[in-house]
Amino acid sequence: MIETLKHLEQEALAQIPNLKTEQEVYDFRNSVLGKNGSLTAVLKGIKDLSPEEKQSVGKISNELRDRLSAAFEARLTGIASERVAERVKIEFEDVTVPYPEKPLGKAHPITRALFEVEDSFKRMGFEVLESKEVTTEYLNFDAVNVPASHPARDMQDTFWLEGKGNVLSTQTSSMQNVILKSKSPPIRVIIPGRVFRNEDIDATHENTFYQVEGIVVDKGISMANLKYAIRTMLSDLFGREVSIRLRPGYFPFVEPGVEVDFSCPFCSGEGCRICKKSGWIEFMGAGLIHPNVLREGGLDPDAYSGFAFGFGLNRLVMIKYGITDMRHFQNADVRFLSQF
Ligand code: FA5
Repeated sequence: MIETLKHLEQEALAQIPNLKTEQEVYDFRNSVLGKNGSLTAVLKGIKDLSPEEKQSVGKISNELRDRLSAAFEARLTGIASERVAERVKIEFEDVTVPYPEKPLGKAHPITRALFEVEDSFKRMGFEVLESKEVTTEYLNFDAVNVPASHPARDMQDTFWLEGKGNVLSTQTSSMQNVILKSKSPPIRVIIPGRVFRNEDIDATHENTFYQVEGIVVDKGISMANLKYAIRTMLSDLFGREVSIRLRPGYFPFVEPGVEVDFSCPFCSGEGCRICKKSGWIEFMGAGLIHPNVLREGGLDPDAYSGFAFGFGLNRLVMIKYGITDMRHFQNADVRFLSQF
C-alpha cells in the first residue's frame, strides 16, 4: 500500500504544474484528496492492515496529504501571479516613452492676413482698435448720417436685437462716432471687426464676416492721403506694387464717396481669371468723412477733414490665396485650414 501511495503522490505531483486554472486545481484536488478521491480509495484498504502497519501507513498518508495540499496551494498562488503578470504585460505603460507631440494649431487665414494688414498700417503710424459686435442703432446708423427715415438703412440687412435699440454691427463704420468722440486729431486708426448681415449665404456672401475700417482725421486730409495709405497696404500684402483706381460710389457717411479698385497683382493689370480679365479688382468703399459725421463726433468740419474706408477682409483673403468659396472660412474644416 505504501508503494501505491508513493505512486499516487508522484503522479499527482507530476500533474499539478500542468493545471492552468483555479477550477482545474480544485477539480483535480477533489479527485485526489476529496471524499471520493483516489487517496481516500487507497486508504480504504487500511482496515485490513495490522495495527503496526496501520500506524505507519496512517503517518505516511497524513504527510502525503500535507505535501499534496501544499502543492495544490502553491499552484493556486502560481496561477494568481501568472494572471497578474499577464495583465501587467498587456496594461503596462512605459512612462519613459516620448509622448507623441500634439500638432499645434495655427492662425486662421483671416487672422494671418489681418496681422499683415495691421503691420502695414502700424508702419504708417496707425493705431489698431477693436470694434464692437453688438452696437446700438444710433452708432450703426444715425451717427453715420443714416437716420431712421434714410433709404440707405435698407442697404444692409440688419439683425435687430430685442429691446433697447441694439443691433449686431452690420459695418465697422459703427465705430466712427466712437473714435471721433474719444480721440482728438490727428486721428489715424484702423478698426478690424466681425460684422453681421441677414443675408443669404453663397460662395461670395456670408452672414458673418470681417471688415477693416480706417479713419484718418487731421487738418488738410484729402483723397491723395487715402490713395497712398491703401496702395501701401495692398502692396505690402501682395508683395508687389499695385495701383489704385477710384470710381464714384455712394455711402451716406462720406462725401465725396468712392469705390476703390486696385490693379490685379497676379497679372499686373493685363487681365486674368482672378480679375475677370479686367485688370482691376473691386476692393472697398471709402471717401472723405461727411461733415455731418464729423459734427456728430464733436469735430468742426471747417477746421478738420478726414477720410474713412471699410473693406471686407474675407474677400481680400480669398483674392490673396485664390480661395473660391467664402463658406470655407467658417467651416472649421482642418483640410482647408491646414493649407495656410
Ligand atoms: C460698408 O460696409 C461701408 N461701411 C464701407 C465704408 C466705410 C464706405 C467707410 C465708406 C467709408 P459695404 O456694404 O459695401 O460697405 O461693405 C464693405 C465690404 O464688406 C464689401 O466691399 C465686401 O468686401 C464686404 N461685404 C459686404 N457684404 C458682405 C457679405 N455678405 N459677405 C462678405 N463680405 C461682405
